[in-house]
Amino acid sequence: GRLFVNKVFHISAEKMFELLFTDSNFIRRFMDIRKITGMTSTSWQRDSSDCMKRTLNYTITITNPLVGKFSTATEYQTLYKESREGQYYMVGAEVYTHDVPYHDYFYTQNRYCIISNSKHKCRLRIYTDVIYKKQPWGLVKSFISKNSWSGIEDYFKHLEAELLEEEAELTQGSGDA
Ligand code: YK8
Repeated sequence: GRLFVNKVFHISAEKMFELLFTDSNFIRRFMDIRKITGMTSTSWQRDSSDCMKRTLNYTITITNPLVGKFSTATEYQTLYKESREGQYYMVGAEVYTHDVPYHDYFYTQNRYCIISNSKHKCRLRIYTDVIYKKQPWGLVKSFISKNSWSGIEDYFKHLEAELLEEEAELTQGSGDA
């Protein structure tokens, strides 16, 4: 896997979770800029293994000229039971893109880790893995891998930049920046 974000933000862990994993204005605006449309989401619900789960569906806009302009996607998010409200949040997210070439060969596994540093600070780590459901031919695999990593990196660099903007807005005038 690869680590795309590893940064301390002047945002509480609880607030960071709310920004990224609830229907927040922040994530709605971010989806807008990324041209991710038609988002539907189930609410967080406890499953039999004591984890919280939710499912998102949306349509992504793709800039890669090799691929069609849009793809529907499904994202299965799990908030692991080791999480402690306000302290530590572990979220796993499996993203399936349904309408890209070779979509039946792979999916993307993202791991978000939000760790409280102090009352007003947290560290955010985002790890990603591209997982193969079946072994493609070598050339196809490198094709998938190259095109996936570049799209994922672009997305998370942008997310980090937008979080820094949000941090600036949140700390402005709060007196403890
Ligand atoms: C989530 C991983 C791969 C996919 C894409 C596939 C190209 C197919 C390659 C062919 C378009 C929001 C990505 C980047 C679409 C966007 C996905 C996002 C960013 C030529 C073989 C969507 C996080 C996420 C995870 C996986 C990303 C896809 O929150 O290259």
